[in-house]
Amino acid sequence: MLNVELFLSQLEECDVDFFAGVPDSLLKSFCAYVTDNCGGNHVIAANEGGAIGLAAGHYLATGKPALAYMQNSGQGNAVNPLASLADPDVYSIPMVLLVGWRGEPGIKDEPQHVKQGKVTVSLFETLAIPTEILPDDEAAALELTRKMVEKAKAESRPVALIVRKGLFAEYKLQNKMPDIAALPREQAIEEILKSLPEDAVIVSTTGMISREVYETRERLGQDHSRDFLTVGSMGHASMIALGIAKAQPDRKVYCLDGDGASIMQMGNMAIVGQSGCSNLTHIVFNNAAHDSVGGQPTVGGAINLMSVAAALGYDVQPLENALRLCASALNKSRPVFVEVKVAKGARKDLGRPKEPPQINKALFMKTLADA
Ligand SMILES: Cc1ncc(C[n+]2csc(CCOP(=O)(O)OP(=O)(O)O)c2C)c(N)n1
Repeated sequence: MLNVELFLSQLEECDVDFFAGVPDSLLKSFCAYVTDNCGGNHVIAANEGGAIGLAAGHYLATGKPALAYMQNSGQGNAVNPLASLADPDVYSIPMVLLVGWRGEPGIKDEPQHVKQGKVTVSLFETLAIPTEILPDDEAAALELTRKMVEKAKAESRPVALIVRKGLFAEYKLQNKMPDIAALPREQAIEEILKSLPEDAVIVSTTGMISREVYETRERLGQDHSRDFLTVGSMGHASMIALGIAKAQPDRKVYCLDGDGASIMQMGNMAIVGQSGCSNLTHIVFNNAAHDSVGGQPTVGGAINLMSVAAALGYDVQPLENALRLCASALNKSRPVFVEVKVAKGARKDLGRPKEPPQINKALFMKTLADA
């Protein structure tokens, strides 16, 4: 096991003292430690591509490589700036990538991690990014870290360190931001599911929100045929919802989103806001945190999501109105936006969808096919 404090000291000895990234459950201890201890030298980025940009900017200004951390799910977001900015064929910018390896072959994980887990190492190899898996032995992991940072510097290129499940010794986040509301999210989800029109469909986002939608349906004795649980593809639930809403203008479509997810791909909100789709309601549960992966803060507690949505063209409504509006179709030409401020945390015994994604898709498509 690797102690995060020692890992950070090793990086700092190698001149790596700026950290940017998107939180990950396998990097939870690392993320918690940098959140607690690195102050202005740590930025939680909106998405992994942004983290690569931050690391590049830090290098341009200081001549020192930075560390960009991410779950392997975020590799896709990082590929563009890795290939077109940091690569030796372009600006040749040294940096260290620290990547949580969900879905490592041979280790049981959720379906959305299986494919990404298989291609994590080969994707970096395709990009010609030197990649090493950090060993469990602490001294060996620290030595490999030193070597890889030296390589990044000597060859002026990104290098990747892959983190297996259970590598980091536990460090618990001390500076948890206070809750921005008392309402438990699962309770809010239950209220919404109870009041939706019969034929309405839901597209829910990555992480706990989809799991709570699933469990709430079970509790209410309802089936899952109206819910598309977007287990991966963080930040794109609103686009899936828009695709459905445009194809079926008479269908009420509800996107249940998170603050972290909607901020990760905030450009999508501009497209929904300007879509003219009156049958789409975008509900963001804002707990100001990446709660599903450890509770690290998002900027959701500081920004005014409702003003953003209004400026982007949404009809911003309180939840009660939004549920009524969609039922009565009072809103003529614009998608509706609702922010529901909720507490962090979820039930300890929260289950996961029992059916695989393909079954979820098949049932959902059957619902959409029935007029
Ligand atoms: C592209 C990508 N990056 C990172 C992750 C890891 N991840 C899963 S859930 C999550 C946090 C989601 O935050 P939010 O949308 O606010 O919902 P909450 O977890 O607070 O319910 C993260 C970062 C991911 N699945 N995909």
